[in-house]
Amino acid sequence: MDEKVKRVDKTADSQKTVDEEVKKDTAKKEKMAEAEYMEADMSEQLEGENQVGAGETESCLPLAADQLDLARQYKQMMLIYEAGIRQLTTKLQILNREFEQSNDRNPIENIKSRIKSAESIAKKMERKGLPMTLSCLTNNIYDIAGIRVICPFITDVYEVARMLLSQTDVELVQVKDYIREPKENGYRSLHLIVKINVFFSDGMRQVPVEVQMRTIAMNFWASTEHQLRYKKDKAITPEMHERLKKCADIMADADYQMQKLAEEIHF
Ligand code: 0O2
Repeated sequence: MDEKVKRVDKTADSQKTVDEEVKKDTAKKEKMAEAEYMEADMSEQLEGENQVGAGETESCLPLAADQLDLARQYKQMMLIYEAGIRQLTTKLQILNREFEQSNDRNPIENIKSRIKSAESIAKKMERKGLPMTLSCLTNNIYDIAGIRVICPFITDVYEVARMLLSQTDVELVQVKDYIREPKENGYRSLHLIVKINVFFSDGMRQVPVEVQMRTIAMNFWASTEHQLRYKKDKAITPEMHERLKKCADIMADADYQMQKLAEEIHF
């Protein structure tokens, strides 16, 4: 795992932001009632169901105010996601190594991972109109743990995905194939949400992880486009969008040509 990119060290900041949001939210509520709710809800989340992010949304009441307890729970939750990343990264590394042994080349160029920052989590929850609670977070946001897998060729992307999904302890939750159907702006990538079994001292949990898979060319475009988009002091004009889209198409053509060459020389 690339330790530079793995932003687990943001957990402390993350805690602060979520805590502040929860504080605002919960100040309006009856503290006692909420405390009872939180106890029931979090015990279900962290102890009962062996899952992080199990699915039901109707239990999305705001959490109670014991900030220390909340911080502890948030920390525990992040540890679970971090373990999911470790487990999945190891699986990918093993597949890469095994493929290398029999094919003399690697289908994976690079693996990066990150825990989503509290700021991004808060923005996403706001965008989705969700209350800022831990239960809503785990039930609705599936990309808290994220892995990005960069492959040389398009066929490698699908082959690595196939090998990963054929494992019995990896459950596929969602596929978004932005390679077959690119986004309007030209973004290409294969997105999988998987749940991976991770064993802890008190039992097994299914941890959701978002796996973004793409070629080196697609990654070049996505990384640079992301940087341009987040340059806040200058808006991207429609004409710039058009040029960015053209760059994405050039990358797609390069991928296609490389794929053809690979097939011609029986790579
Ligand atoms: P970050 O910082 O990468 O985490 P959903 O999760 O299904 O409710 P969402 O978030 O739109 O809806 O899902 P989608 O379309 O699968 O995209 C999720 C992630 O894909 C984004 O994460 C980006 O990492 C990446 N992505 C999607 N579209 C683009 C794009 O046009 N350009 C680039 N560079 N990346 C893209 P986040 O949450 O935006 O941020």
